[in-house]
Amino acid sequence: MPIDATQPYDPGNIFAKILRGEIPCREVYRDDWALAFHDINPQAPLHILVIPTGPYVSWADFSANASAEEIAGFVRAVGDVARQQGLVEPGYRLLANIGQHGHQEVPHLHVHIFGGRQLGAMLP
Ligand code: IU
Repeated sequence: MPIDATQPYDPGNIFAKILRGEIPCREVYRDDWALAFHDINPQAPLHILVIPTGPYVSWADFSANASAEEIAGFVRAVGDVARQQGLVEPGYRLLANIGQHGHQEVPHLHVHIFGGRQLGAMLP
């Protein structure tokens, strides 16, 4: 079920548990600002989720409330993960589902990285 992205941050959400190491993940990257791990239900040969280490539900929450350092660190981490996974060429897709209409299911901001095959045209 999609979530209401205006809800307060729930520290019991599954990605918060993954961040705290309470639930395992297939980690590919971690620094002060971001954690990246393989999606448990991959939709492409390479499907990685990148999450900020801070407690943000949505893009609006993150952009309004995170420090410039956190935002820069997170954005840089997304790029670093793509580079480390060898995706810069031939390319990849970034996606963030936000709230009800965006069909966001986990209430901790995450950016999907899809790659490893020719992706279709982006349609809503
Ligand atoms: P969303 O619709 O952007 O919120 O998608 C959530 C994603 O998180 C989805 O691709 C799930 O397969 C993925 N995921 C996960 O990797 N590990 C989990 O424990 C859970 C969901 I729950």
